[in-house]
Amino acid sequence: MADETHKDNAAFFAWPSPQPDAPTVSVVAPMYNEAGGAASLIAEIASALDGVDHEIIAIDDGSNDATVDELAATATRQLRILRHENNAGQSRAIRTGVLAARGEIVVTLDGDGQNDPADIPRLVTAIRAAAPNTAMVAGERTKRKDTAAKQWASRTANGLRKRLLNDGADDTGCGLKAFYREAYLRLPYFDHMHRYLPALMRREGFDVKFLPVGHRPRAHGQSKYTNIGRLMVAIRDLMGVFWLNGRSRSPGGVREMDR
Ligand SMILES: Nc1nc2c(ncn2[C@@H]2O[C@H](COP(=O)(O)OP(=O)(O)O)[C@@H](O)[C@H]2O)c(=O)[nH]1
Ligand SMILES: [Mg+2]
Repeated sequence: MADETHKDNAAFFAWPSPQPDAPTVSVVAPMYNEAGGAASLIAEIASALDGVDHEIIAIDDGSNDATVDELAATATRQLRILRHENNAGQSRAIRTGVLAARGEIVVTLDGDGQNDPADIPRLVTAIRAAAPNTAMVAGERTKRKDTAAKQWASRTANGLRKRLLNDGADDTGCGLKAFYREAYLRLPYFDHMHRYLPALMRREGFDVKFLPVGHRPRAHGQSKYTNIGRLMVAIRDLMGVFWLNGRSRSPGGVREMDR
């Protein structure tokens, strides 16, 4: 029965075939003033994906440090570097990366090295093994390596979001996610949308799975967010996504008729 539903929804859940020479996986890493750790993160990603056909897209989001020079100096062949003229935020940087991506599957991770690239192959395997209507496998940090204040703020915000949006996610702030590029491109863009991907994917009728992943302390640079700043935008965004959810109607399934 489940299989039949998927067949009926084939057009809806179709991920168009990528170009013949396109890599299978595109890794997208947004970076804003991440000098000191940028080059080593790229090397770690390349080594985690050794043997997998992939590209790495780093988006320098108008940094005013040496991030872009460090990236340019790396020897990793499969690295592409995109640069925003102005700082436009993490969500916009991710969007730029996904638009540029040539792979059918996109994996995002934070550009500061707090996500462990060694988790990427597990996410890719999980999304490939999932049912066709699963558009995303999202990482969830089980052991956070952040300050107690940040962990408390994050737990509180995550709890409120989960109750209001019913998105099944315990930790949407985790930057490590694997999704089909085509599914992501169907989502509405707004600043900070990267924290609402499970809710936005479900709103489009897709299923989302979660996978525990590692987390590391920040080894270089500084966090770009403050608790109070994040709280202010979180309230606004929560209201926005709550409204979006209320304004969504589902066809239940899509069937192409034989003729
Ligand atoms: N592109 C872009 N990335 C950002 C911006 N602010 C933060 N980031 C990136 O988003 C990721 C998470 O930010 P971070 O400051 O580490 O947040 P924290 O881990 O919650 O403290 C890092 O890779 C940052 O480089 C921004 O304005 N633009
Ligand atoms: Mg961080």
